[in-house]
Amino acid sequence: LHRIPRPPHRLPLLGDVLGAHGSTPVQDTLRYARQLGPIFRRRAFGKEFVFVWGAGLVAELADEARFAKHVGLGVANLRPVAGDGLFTAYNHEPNWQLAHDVLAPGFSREAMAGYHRTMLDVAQRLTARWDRAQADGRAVDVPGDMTRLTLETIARTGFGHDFGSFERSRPHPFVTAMVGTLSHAQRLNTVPAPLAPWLLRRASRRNAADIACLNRTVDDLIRARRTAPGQGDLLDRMLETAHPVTGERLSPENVRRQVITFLVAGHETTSGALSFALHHLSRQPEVAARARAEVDRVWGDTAEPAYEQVARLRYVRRVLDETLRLWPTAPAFAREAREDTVLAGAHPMRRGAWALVLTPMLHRDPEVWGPDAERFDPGRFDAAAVRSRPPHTFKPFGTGARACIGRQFALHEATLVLGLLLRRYELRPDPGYRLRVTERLTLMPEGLRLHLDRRTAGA
Ligand code: MNH
Repeated sequence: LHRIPRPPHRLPLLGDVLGAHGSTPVQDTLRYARQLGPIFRRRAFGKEFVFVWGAGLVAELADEARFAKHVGLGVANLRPVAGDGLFTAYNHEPNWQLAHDVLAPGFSREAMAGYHRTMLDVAQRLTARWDRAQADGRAVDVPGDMTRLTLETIARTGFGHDFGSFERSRPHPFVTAMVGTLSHAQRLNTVPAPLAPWLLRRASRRNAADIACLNRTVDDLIRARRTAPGQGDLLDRMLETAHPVTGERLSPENVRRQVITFLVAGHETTSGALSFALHHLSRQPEVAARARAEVDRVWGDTAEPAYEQVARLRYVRRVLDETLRLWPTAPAFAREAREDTVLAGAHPMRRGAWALVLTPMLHRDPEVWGPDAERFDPGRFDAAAVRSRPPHTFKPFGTGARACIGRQFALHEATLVLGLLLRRYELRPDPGYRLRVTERLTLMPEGLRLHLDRRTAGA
């Protein structure tokens, strides 16, 4: 460990307190990363955390033969919310494999094609709302509206449930409770564990109420399904599908955990990705114009693009990839050694020892992305450019067996929505807006508003 650089100044008791401000731990850690290099450590409350972002080191950590997902820090802090649901399950918990095998067909190509119609319906709710804002000359609240969109999309496609997000002026209580639990899970990392019950007494009470709200919401949703037949969606799989080999089914308690997991994991990060993409598109009119031209060319004046027409938006997809490069909205994942091993021939790790991969820095490693890594340029995802890069240098969806199960879902939804929005509106930024990023385990542009102009050409 002594070979791994660390910050020079330490407080005797607290160490290099993770996240000096508490509220932006990832951005604070990025500052250290720039000073300390591709592998470094920080101490907090007597524990040492190792961060890794150099492309070569991350490629080793991505080797599934030597390393596996580690459920630690923010993810572990979500266990009271999501239990042994797919995202928070320990590798050794039998419910991970069971749920993975039962739910994976819900993310197949055929399943995606089946969700397309619903995704389009939800997107049309969004454009109806934005048309009204545009007509009244009001700016739109981008993160708020992207959250409405992505929550409705996962709730309706996965669970046949309508949260009525577009009819509400304030976020649905489920969203408020979710933001509360995510923020709380993040905050737990910034106080010494033994003192947390005292320091965060009020916050813990609040968190318990938030968890109760999430549970209530999903229990209602499950109860409604038990009395009405489903449509072969994710909830049906959770409730009714037996494992293809063992015949086992998910227990009622586990179903509750999975529903919470999918409602949260299925919308928060996609909402952030769409919001950051719209920010960059509004700031780079030449990128927006090129993307818009592609939509016009590929979709023509079809009012409702078909499933197959979405993946054909190659440049729009590159805009999304480039967005997730700079702003991977799930900004870190942890890897643990399966056996005693030596990382990069220099850092011994015992079995179970773990390190955090700092994705926003991996995605800015100048050795991979060049000296202009901070610049937004979708051209980095041209086929030739992608081929020229080593593997494991772009990891917004994590890696290995525990990588994101919802990747295709998120990309289809986000590409469809960006296509529809680009075709319909020109985006004007607020001249005074400076990008500020809020953290609640995930990343989100704070206070982003855009002005809209209806295009005269196009649908
Ligand atoms: Mn998703 C795991 C990022 C969209 C459901 N997701 C992960 C991981 C990352 C991630 C990173 C791995 C975390 C880890 O190693 O600890 N996810 C994203 C991003 C988007 C996203 C950046 C959107 C953009 N995720 C979605 C969507 C869904 C979803 C949409 C569901 C519909 N994600 C999951 C689940 C897991 C996961 C479930 C856990 C998978 C597993 O461990 O088996």
